[in-house]
Amino acid sequence: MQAGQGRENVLHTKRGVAFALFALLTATGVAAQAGPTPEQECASTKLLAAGTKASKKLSCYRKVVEDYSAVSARCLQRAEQAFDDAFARADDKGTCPGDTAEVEGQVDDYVDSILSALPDDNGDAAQTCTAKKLQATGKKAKRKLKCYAKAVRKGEPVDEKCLEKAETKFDEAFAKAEEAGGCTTVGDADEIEQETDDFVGEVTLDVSCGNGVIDPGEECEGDNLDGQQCTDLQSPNPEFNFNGGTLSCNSSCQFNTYFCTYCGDGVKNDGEQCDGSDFGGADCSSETGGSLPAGDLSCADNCTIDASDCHEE
Ligand SMILES: [Ca+2]
Ligand SMILES: [Ca+2]
Repeated sequence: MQAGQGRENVLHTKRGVAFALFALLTATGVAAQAGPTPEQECASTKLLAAGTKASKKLSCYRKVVEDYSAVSARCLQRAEQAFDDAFARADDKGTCPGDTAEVEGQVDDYVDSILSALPDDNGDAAQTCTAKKLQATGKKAKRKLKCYAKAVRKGEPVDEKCLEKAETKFDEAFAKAEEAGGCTTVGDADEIEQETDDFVGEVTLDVSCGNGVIDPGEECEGDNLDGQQCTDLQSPNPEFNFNGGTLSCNSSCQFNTYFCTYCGDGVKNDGEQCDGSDFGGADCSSETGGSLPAGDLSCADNCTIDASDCHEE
């Protein structure tokens, strides 16, 4: 009885604390933290669908390798159908970028590249090794896209730990497959890893670029430049940032610095005395007030005029 009563008291206290906290949070407005927007839900669902499809398809081929059979059209078709359904569901939740056919193509290209990187010949051991590698690869793609799906859903940067976990599991599975011996290819974890990361990056951008929010992997979104301007960014001249001009965002949600200016682009911009051979019409005469009118000006690396070669006529 005592113990039961004690538990009840604790429960009461817990409820009391929870209620007080709720009241406090509501009062301060913190509890009103918004859940995912329909757009975020949409993008998140699409990312999950792409990861699931890649993993399912690779799994269809894993079975081929394991059983020495032809790939099951039904298995592939099921993966396609699940993907199409998920995309339709996603677009019902809210509009988000990521065209079904385009993402589908990205998944299929990825699966093809993995299949050609992991051949399935050379006897039993090789078959087993390839099957394990295919499975590990599919799982990795799915896990990583899940990390991004979570991030997009919350509107937060991707959790690096989540990505690391996917890497570790993949590395371990590959090492284990190779340890067992007989693999047709060895030491290809990095290559497969790179293919997978490229695929994950592509899909992530495809699905979230254009949704109005700066998501993981994006530098900007439309007019939202994340508070950056040309002068905040490193120019092609390693010595300097850009010094002016107009920054914009391209259709891949990356900065477009085409209209940013810098010292070293050969054009004299605001704040520069010269750039390369562009002196903005200045010459020795104008630079020396007419006292040393002959000779040529030169332009220093920091875009200031050097008149030391000017001389008398
Ligand atoms: Ca975005
Ligand atoms: Ca310049």
